[in-house]
Amino acid sequence: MTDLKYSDVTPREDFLNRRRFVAAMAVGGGSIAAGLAPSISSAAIDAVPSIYSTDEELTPLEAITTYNNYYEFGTGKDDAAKRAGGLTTKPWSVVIDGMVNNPGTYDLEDILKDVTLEERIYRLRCVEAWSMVVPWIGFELGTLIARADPTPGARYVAFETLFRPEEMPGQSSRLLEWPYREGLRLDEAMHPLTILATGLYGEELPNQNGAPLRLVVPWKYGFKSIKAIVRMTLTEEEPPTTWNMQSPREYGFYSNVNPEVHHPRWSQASERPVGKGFFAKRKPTLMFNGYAEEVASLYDGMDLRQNY
Ligand SMILES: Nc1nc2c(c(=O)[nH]1)N[C@H]1C(S)=C(S)[C@@H](COP(=O)(O)O)O[C@H]1N2
Ligand SMILES: [Mo]
Repeated sequence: MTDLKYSDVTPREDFLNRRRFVAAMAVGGGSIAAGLAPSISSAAIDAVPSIYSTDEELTPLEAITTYNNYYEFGTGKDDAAKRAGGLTTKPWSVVIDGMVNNPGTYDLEDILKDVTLEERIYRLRCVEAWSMVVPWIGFELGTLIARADPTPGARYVAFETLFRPEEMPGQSSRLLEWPYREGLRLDEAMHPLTILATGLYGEELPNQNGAPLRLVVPWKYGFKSIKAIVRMTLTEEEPPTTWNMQSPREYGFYSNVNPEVHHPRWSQASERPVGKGFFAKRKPTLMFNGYAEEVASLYDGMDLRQNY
């Protein structure tokens, strides 16, 4: 590196937030909990970056929180930032049911208190037609599923978003079939790179990004990462998913990032980095969004054109 200061090369917003983030990390001997709002785990947590963290340049907070897809609040990229503020996210609980030995309503505060659910900072690439690098705070989905203790026949996890039209104005339209649904194969759900996020940039998760609890599956297209989760159901059969129900030819169950398999209406070979101006150079998209080493083996022997 040169002796350029970090602030010389980084958008100011990003710089300030990184500084706040680093300051929070310094508090309490590495615990980020001390400096943060209570819904980020109150357990003593080590602010250890996940081994999966990339050191690529982070997308500025401003871009991550103003350029969103969240149809419960409208179809415009800025609708969620404008309208999601009024969503009540406390208290929050998640029903875990279906093929598990410990079904029930899990209170989010209790989930986060559990010391086995260690939160980490995951600086992950997220991609769709556009791409971002987001410093999530989250924990492995697998640890929560393990608590619910799937029965031997369980093969998939179905996820559901909150249905609350009074606070989610988009749910009064028939744009999509509500609630928003997603699903993963159980081995995908148990992979340590599949996380539940509760925060980003060292702060509580903003509502527009799916507060208080959203999925992040970084090797799949963005729509798999369902927001505001209230239910997880373990099933034997592949569960229905919102975008697949809406347009099965365009959106498959797997939706693994794959630069060679194109969406019927557009190429998926490249991506536009968000937060660098609209004319920023597009980047080639990587197989499994760059996480092939970690996840390709989940799909050994599968035809990824067939299983798009
Ligand atoms: N409940 C719900 N979850 C959702 C969506 C949505 O409309 N509703 N949009 C998805 C899509 S299409 C994308 S690209 C990502 C966007 O996440 P971000 O706004 O945090 O970048 O959220 C996904 N999760
Ligand atoms: Mo999306």
